[in-house]
Amino acid sequence: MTANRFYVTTPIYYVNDEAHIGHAYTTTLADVLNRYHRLFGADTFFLTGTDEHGQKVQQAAEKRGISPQAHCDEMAPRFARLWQTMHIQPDDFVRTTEARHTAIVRDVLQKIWDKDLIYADVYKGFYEISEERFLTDKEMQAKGYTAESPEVVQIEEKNYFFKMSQFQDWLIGHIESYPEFIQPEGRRKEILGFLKQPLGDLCISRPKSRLSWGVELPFDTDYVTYVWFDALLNYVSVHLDRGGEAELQKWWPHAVHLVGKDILTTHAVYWPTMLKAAGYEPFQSLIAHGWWLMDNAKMSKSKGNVVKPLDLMQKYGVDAFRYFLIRDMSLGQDSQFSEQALVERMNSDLANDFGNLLNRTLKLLDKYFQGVIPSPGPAGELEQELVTLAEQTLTDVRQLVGEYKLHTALETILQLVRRANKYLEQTAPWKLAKADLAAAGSVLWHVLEVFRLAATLLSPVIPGKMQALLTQLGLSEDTLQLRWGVLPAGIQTGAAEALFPRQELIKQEDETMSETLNETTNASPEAKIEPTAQAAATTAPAAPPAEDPPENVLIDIQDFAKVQLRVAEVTFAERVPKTDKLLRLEVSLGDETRQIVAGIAAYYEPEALVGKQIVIVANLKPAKLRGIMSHGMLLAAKSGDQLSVLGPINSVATGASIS
Ligand code: ME8
Repeated sequence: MTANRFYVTTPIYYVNDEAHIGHAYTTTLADVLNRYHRLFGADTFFLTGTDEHGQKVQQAAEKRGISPQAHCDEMAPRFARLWQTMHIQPDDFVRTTEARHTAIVRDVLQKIWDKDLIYADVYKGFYEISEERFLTDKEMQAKGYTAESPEVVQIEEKNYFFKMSQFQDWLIGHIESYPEFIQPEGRRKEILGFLKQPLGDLCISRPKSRLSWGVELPFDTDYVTYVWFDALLNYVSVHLDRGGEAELQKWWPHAVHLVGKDILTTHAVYWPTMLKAAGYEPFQSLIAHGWWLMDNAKMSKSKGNVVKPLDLMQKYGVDAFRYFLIRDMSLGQDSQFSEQALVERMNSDLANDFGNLLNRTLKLLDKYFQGVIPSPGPAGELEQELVTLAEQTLTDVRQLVGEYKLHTALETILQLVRRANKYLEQTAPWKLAKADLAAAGSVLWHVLEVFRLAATLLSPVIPGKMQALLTQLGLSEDTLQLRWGVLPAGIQTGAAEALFPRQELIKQEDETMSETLNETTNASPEAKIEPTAQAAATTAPAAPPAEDPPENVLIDIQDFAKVQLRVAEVTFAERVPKTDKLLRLEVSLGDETRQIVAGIAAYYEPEALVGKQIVIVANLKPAKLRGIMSHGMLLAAKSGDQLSVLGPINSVATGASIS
C-alpha cells in the first residue's frame, strides 16, 4: 500500500520583480491543496521559493547598482513575507543561491556528465532574451520572430548540451501510460503533439564571459549553469539536503508540481528527462493552470496591468482575496481579473449566502436560547434531506479536490449552506418556538451543524475567517471534523458580529503616485510590499471628509466601540516628497506592519518619531494621500499652532488594544 502522502510545489519565482497576482494565485492554490490533503489525513509537504540566477536577475541588480546577491537577499524575503501575510504556510522556502541547493545542482550535473549524457558543442542559433533559451526554427516561426526581431539575438558560442533527445521515446511512453502525469488533458495532448517532432538536445550552460550569475559547472570552471538546469532541481535538492536519499524517497513519488501554462514545456519535457538521466523516477503529476488576464491580456509590468496582491488584501482582507482566487479560476482555463468581480464574489457568496444565514441563526439563538447551542431532536424528513446532502457534500468535496476542481468544490459547499437557508425558511423556528421550543432548538442545531461542517470544509481556503467563526460559536479546533453530528450542545456562543460585511469597490484616488512609490528602489521592503496608510487626524482625509460633528452631541457606547484604537510603534518615518505637510510612517502592530500617512510634517522631524509608541485608529478604510496608501490614522492633540502626537505614558505591548 502506498503511503498517504502529498507533496506539492509551486514554481520558484524570479526575483527580478515583485510578486503579482499570478504568483499569488499559484502559491495560494498550493497552500489550499496542501491544507485540504492535511485535512483529509495525509502527511504533507509544501515547497515554494525563489529563482535567483540568470540574466534577468543580473540585469535587475545592475540597473540598481548593487550586486546580484544583495538584490536577491532583498527580494527573496519579500516573497516569503507576502506568503506569510496571505496565510500561506510552506514547509520550506528554497533559494537557488543557497549552498544547500547549488551543491546538489553540481552533484547532479557531475552524475549526468559521468554517464556521458552531457557534451560540448559550438552552437549557433536564435536566443529569446525574455525566456533565456535558444529557440528552434519551428518555435521562431510559431512566435512570429525573424532574425531582425528585437526579442531574439543570434548567438554563436561553445556550450554544454544535455542529450535530451535520447529520452524522447521513453518520455512519450511515460506520458501515454500515465494520464495523470500531465493535467489537464488538453495540456497532455499539447505535449504529446510537441513530441511528435524530433526532440533536440538542451543547452545547459553559459560562458562566464557572458553571464556569471549562475552555478559553476563542476567539469568546466569557465561556465555556469542557470535557469532551468539550476531551478528545476529545487524540487529535489531541498529533500536531499534535509535528509538525503531517504527523505527524497519519502516525498518524491507523491510530487505534484503546480505551474502556469507559460512554463509547461520546461516542466513536462526538460524536467522528466533530466530526472531520468540523473537516475530518478518521474514526479507524480504536473498541473498546468491558466493565466489571470487583465482586459484579455496576460499581466505584465511592461503592459502596466499588474495587480498587486497586497493592495487588494489591504482593501478587502486576506481571506476574501484567497476565496476569490480559488473560486473564480477554473483550473486549466484563463480567467479575467477585475476588482469588481472580487467584490461581487464576496458579496454574493460570503456576505449574502454565508454571512446572512449565520447572522440570522445567531440572532435566533440569542433570542430563544440566550446564545446556548440547543440539542438536536429526532430527525424528520427535512432533517434527513439535510444530513444526506451534507454527507454527499463531504464525498463530493474530497473527490473534487482530488481532481483539482477547487472552484466547483467551493460551489458545492455553498450549495449546502443555501440548502440550510431553505431549511430555515421551511421550518420557521421563530414560529415553532412559540409552540415547541425544543423543536425550534433542533432546527437551529441542524443549521449550526451545517455551519460547523462548512467551516471545516472551507478552512483550507479561508482559514482566518473560519477560525473566527469557530471562536464565535465557542467551538475548539477539534470540532473541525469531516463527519455529520459533531456539534456539541450546551455551548455558550459568543456575540454575533458580521464575519463577512458587505463590501463596496474601493476606488483608488491617484494611481500614478502609487506607482512612483512602488518604483522607489531604496524604500524599505515593507514600503514596497505593504503599502498601507491613512491620513492623520489633522490632515484632510483622502476619502470625502465626514461632516464635523456638532459640539456636545452624545454618542452611544456602541458607536465608540466600532473604533479600533491600538498602540503602534513607529519603525520608520520619512517626509513625503513634494509636500511640506505629510510624513510617511511605517508602524508595527506586533503582528503586522502598516504604512500611515500623517499631516504632521510641520511639527515633527521624522527621526524624532522612530521608536515611539503612538495611538492609531486601526480600522479606518484605507485612503490614498499623494498617491500613498494609508492604513489607519494616528491621534494627535492640536491647540493653536501646537500639535502633540498621542501615545501611552508607560510603554505597553506593541499592538495592544485600547478600550
Ligand atoms: O517562470 N496568471 O518564474 P516567474 C497566473 N523562475 N499565473 C501566473 C501569471 C498570470 N498572469 N503570471 C505568472 C519562472 N504566473 C521560473 C520558474 S520553476 C523551476 C522556475 C505564475 O516568476 C505561474 O505559476 O516568471 C507561472 O508559472 C509563474 O508565475 C512564473 O513565475
